[in-house]
Amino acid sequence: MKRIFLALLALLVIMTSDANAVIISPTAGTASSTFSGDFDIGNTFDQSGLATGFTSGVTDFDTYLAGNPQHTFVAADNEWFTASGVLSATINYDLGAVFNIDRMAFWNDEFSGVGAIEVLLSTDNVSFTSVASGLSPTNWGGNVTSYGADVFGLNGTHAARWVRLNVSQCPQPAPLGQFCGFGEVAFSTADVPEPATLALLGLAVAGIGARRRAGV
Ligand SMILES: [Ca+2]
Ligand SMILES: [Ca+2]
Repeated sequence: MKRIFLALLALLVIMTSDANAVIISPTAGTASSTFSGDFDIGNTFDQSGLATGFTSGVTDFDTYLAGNPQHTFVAADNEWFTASGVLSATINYDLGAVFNIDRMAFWNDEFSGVGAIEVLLSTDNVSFTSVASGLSPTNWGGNVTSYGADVFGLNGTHAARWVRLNVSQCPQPAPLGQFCGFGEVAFSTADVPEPATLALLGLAVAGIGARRRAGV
């Protein structure tokens, strides 16, 4: 009976771990237009400009976003922008491996942010499926020195390694610049159990082994 109880406990721990989403950053990215090297797409997945950082694949997504993490308004080496006058763009990100993702955190630029986002996903970098479109991030209106993230659901959980963002309607209704820009992007996945959960699972499994060896 004890063995069955411990097995059920281990199962419960595994199921509980699915409720915890961790935050992941892309590992690489390209953009169809870039203003210049100081404003490249790498600025959107290296945590540049974030007042409080996170550990990709480890930090709890919901806990981190609940803290309203701020991104600086300073553009150079912190934000990505298109070339002047380019008011839509396509961005391709590589997450580095296939993850089941369900949400996107998006820090829109305060000065010349994007007005609409379409999210397409792929597991092979060839066939892409649109999972969300018309996403409308916050228009900060230019009057801030830092800004928070919008969190968008992706209409379910999807296996994906490559994420394509079609950004358009740049700049937003109170135009300050003639660019598309944003500061950072990250995603939510339940694939990576948190360390505390792993430790609990290890203890449960060790418990089962000890009981087995003791013949109880
Ligand atoms: Ca950044
Ligand atoms: Ca800015």
